Amino acid sequence: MMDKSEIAGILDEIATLLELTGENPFKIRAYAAGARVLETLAEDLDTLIATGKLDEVPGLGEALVEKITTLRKTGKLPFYEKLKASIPPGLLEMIKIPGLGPKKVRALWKELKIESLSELQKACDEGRVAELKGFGEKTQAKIIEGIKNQAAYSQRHLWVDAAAIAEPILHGLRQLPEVELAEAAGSLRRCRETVGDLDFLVAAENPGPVMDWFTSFPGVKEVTAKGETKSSVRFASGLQADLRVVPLAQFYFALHHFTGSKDHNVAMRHRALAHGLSMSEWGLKSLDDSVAVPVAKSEEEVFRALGLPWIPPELREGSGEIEAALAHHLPRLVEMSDIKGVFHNHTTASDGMDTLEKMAEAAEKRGWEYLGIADHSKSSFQAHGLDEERLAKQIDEIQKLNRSGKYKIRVLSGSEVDILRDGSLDFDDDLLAELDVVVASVHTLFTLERDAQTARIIRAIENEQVDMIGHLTGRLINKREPYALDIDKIIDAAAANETIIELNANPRRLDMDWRWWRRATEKGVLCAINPDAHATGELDFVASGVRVGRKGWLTSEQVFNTRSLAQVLKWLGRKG
Ligand code: DGT
Ligand code: CA
Ligand code: CA
Ligand code: ZN
Repeated sequence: MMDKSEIAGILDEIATLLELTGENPFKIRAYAAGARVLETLAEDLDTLIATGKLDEVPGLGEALVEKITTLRKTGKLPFYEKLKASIPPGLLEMIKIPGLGPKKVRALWKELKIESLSELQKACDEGRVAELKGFGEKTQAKIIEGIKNQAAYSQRHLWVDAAAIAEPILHGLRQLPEVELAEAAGSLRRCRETVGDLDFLVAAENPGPVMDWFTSFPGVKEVTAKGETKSSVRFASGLQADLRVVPLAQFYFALHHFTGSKDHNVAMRHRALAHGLSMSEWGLKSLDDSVAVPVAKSEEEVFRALGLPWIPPELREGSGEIEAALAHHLPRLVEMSDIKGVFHNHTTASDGMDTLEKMAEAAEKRGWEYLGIADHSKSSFQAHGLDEERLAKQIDEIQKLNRSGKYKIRVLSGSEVDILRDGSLDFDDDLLAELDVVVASVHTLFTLERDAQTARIIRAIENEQVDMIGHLTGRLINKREPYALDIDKIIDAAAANETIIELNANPRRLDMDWRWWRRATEKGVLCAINPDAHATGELDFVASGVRVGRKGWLTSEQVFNTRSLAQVLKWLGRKG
């Protein structure tokens, strides 16, 4: 059965389709608004339908009530199917290009008869798009860039998406009677933010049945190779997976090899040579070709053979982890169980899906001591940002909730305050001073040139009231590049002003990128791993943040939200 958010998704899609067909704006807005209403509907949908009370919900007109009811009852909607069939599917792909909304795509379709990405590419190459009213050279250049990126990006997958596919396969492999050991290696095991392909490794004496099972796994769209010891398949999302089967004695050598990274393996091979050994996925041999280490019973033993402690997969990027291991300087990486709370979250007051109470309840269930609420500020009007009056009301509401004793968790009042063009903030310092926690973020003017963007953010960092900077570079993985920024300078400013930098844990953001954290923590900058949750379930984004935080060598001491409530309050109150 379709749930509320799935139905809302279809209403949103209808709004987009109607815009492509050139429907009147009121009708389009009704569907988009209806989707929002449905997403935030507190009452049970079936009850509302059964009692005929759905049409009493503000924002749902007759036409929408009928369509929601049909979708809920039948899971289908002829109106939607027909609408969808009337539009070339390529148009929906074109909408995904940054800078191309339904209106522009409709113009391209109607004026230039463009119905697909390849036709769009051709029209751009011939300069026809630039000549179209409302487009111009700049827009055309942006579209060309967007098409290029989309093609390149479609080859890599978000870690969470890849993990969701890998999990049942790994589970299934381990159930097979032939399988002695099974692991997912490669970039998935190293917790990269994106995964090119999956790499499964199995120990089994008889690979045949394992290969048969793997290549006929539900969801496999195409078997691209099937051999004695290696097979490859492709799933509907385009993600590919390799499976290798090895004898048990070789398993941990192979696991180490196929976990990578390539750079790490190269460094390990150098280390082996220094010990008079040659290293490969087959194991360790003496240079005279005799087998030096015939069996490894764990990955620890592989490292030990080279005089090294075990190195966590997240660190295996060939960026000094072997030297650190030799010097006994490997960091004790932060773990999910170290997290005691989070700071940057939204409620229905701005663009969140769940109420303050629901968020508090969900955070408490996760065993946390505190939950920071940081709804948008007034300049983010598209996200229904709070003005001074509504923020004051929310502060009140949070104080009441805390005093009521309904939840043990402490809710911290806060704001995700907009950083304006010149680096000033959307609220006065006096109001910000009343909040427990202030997150300052950029949501506009992504195209400012590097120096101006850097100066803008540094001004916010220097503001006494700002505790942390949200999603530092604004990147959306596979979708939007970071805005131009001198991150070295930002890190220095954050260190000088004791401003925390957020590690936004939304799996599409993971911003600031893990590659910068070593530099930041060396300078003494603190990290806050924040889910930026817009619904209770999204509190679990924190796990994604911890994963890439570990890639950034973060220890629990360097992560602010591993501290207790008392410590956190003390630190937040440091500037008076
Ligand atoms: P991906 O799939 O692009 O997200 O990244 P990986 O790291 O999973 O790369 P993949 O699937 O090509 O190979 C898995 C691991 O196998 C890789 O991390 C290290 C090892 N490997 C693959 N090719 C080579 C190679 O040519 N030399 C060395 N030393 N190791 C390799
Ligand atoms: Ca891979
Ligand atoms: Ca691979
Ligand atoms: Zn934000």
